[in-house]
Amino acid sequence: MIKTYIGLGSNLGDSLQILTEAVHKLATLGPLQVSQLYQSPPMGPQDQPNYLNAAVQLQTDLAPLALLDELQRFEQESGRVRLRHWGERTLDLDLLIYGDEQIQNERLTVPHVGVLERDFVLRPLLDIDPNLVIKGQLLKSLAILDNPNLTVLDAGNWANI
Ligand code: A4P
Ligand code: MG
Repeated sequence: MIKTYIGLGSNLGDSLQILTEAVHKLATLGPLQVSQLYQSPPMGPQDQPNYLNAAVQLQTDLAPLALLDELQRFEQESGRVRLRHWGERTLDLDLLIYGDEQIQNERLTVPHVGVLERDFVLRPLLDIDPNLVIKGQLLKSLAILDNPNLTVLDAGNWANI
């Protein structure tokens, strides 16, 4: 099985409920570990609500595009609304890492663009693996984490998994 990491974000609707359901759907694809739950101010347009963010580690036999199909299906099932680039959405599921593969095609860029610049992605990843390396970078030593711009909302088993 391949070790993958998926980023979760929501800032429309009942975000806690939406992320909890997403985690349960992801758990149908293979063994899963879940990060803490965070609240973060919006990156991009500032006239949108704060986000809830989290990450999961998923071990799966699905090929990258088959996994993306599942993520997009789960997004649609959440009644996905996405109004503008970097704007508000009910559910965003990003394939952050797929084993140690580098993937570049018309549907998929892995590692996900911007992963190293977003504290709301890095902090949850480090909950799951404090020694994670992406693109040759030891995540925990990245300067952006010195002044993280997000707060832990729930350090416990928030997704009940
Ligand atoms: N795609 C390519 N690579 C991937 C990948 N690794 N994982 C393609 C998932 N999808 C990938 O996706 C558009 C296309 O990207 C898909 O069809 C897929 O084939 P999308 O979800 O519709 O759009 P997007 O790229 O996710 O949206 P956008 O607007 O470019 O933004 P981002 O980069 O996802 O960021 N602020 C906070 N605090 N927290 C957040 O979670 N999220 C965003 C969205 C903005 N601000 C945020 C947050
Ligand atoms: Mg996305």
